[in-house]
Amino acid sequence: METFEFTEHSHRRFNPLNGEWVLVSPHRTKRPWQGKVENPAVAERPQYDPGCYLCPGNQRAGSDTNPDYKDVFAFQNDFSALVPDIPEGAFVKGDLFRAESERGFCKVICFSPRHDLTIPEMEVSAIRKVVDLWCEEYRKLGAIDYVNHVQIFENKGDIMGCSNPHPHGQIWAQNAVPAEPAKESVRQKAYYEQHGRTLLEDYVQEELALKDRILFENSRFVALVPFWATWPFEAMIVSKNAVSNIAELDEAGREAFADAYRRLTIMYDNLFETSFPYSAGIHQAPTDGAAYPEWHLHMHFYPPLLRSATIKKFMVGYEMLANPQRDITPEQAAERLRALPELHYKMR
Ligand code: H2U
Ligand code: ZN
Repeated sequence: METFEFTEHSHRRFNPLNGEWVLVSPHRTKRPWQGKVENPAVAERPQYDPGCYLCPGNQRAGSDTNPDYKDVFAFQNDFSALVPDIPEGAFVKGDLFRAESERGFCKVICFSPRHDLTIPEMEVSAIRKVVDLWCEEYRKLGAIDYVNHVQIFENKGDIMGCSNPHPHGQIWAQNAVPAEPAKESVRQKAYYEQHGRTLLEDYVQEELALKDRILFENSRFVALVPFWATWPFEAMIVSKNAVSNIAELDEAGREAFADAYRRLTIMYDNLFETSFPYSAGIHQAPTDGAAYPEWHLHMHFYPPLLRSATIKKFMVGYEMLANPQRDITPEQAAERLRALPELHYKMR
């Protein structure tokens, strides 16, 4: 019997950030890049679209009209899932029925006045404006007394449920700490109490030494495919130092974050020479006023594409009922991404 090789044989990998497992089946796709890569025909978008509800000067679905903004622009979501003026209350019946009122805010952030751009096609200086706005919104929304968590995220591409190609993201701020960050909170706290360092501080150091899953690093951030990645080309941007939230970043840190966001999304677009869809979001400390030295700023990228611009990984069947599973290993994914040119394919 051969000896176990985690790059060759089926195995489970543990995600220390959320305490969950992923099933890895490397043998299922020893050669993951079979077949022709077919890109769906994508219509060129105009710089300004009179029918777009995010373009400057246009009317939104509500009655508001967007200002003639020049870089970034934040507004309250006209269809907010969370609203501030909800009466406080709860419904509890025995052990089986439990409901609690939930207050909050939803905002939409336009990344650029240009309808035709996406993050990987923007200059670092323009992405820096997005990062600055995130910092401001995290601080401002987090300062509201009942807001204990601020979720910053981006849905990109219609297969991820993005309703409009105009470059934009969202922020949902609310009373409760939602499920995913809550899991990471528990795990990071336990690690910090045991080791006196953040979980991701140690993890990044180990990964930088091993190099197998590193995509690139800059002065403050590392982009890597996590050892426990679930999505085919899942990646994380992680601060090298233990920074608990985005507003703690200094000038150089914000600049480095913008640079990492750009470089990773260029890699993604270059992979299949298409606008690469994903859901991405920042995980950081809650905003209830307590100190969270265990919390370590990072951004997750969950992209569904597997083999081409059209063949995606579906999280169905086993994934829905048992646990996530992947065919290409995180090491293969990292190798493949790392080999791509740094210049966006449209610029070549
Ligand atoms: P998504 O593309 O990720 O769905 O985000 C777009 C958001 O924009 C969505 O949440 C909001 C939707 O509610 N929206 C407005 O606030 N005003 C509009 O005029 C249309 C869409
Ligand atoms: Zn637009």
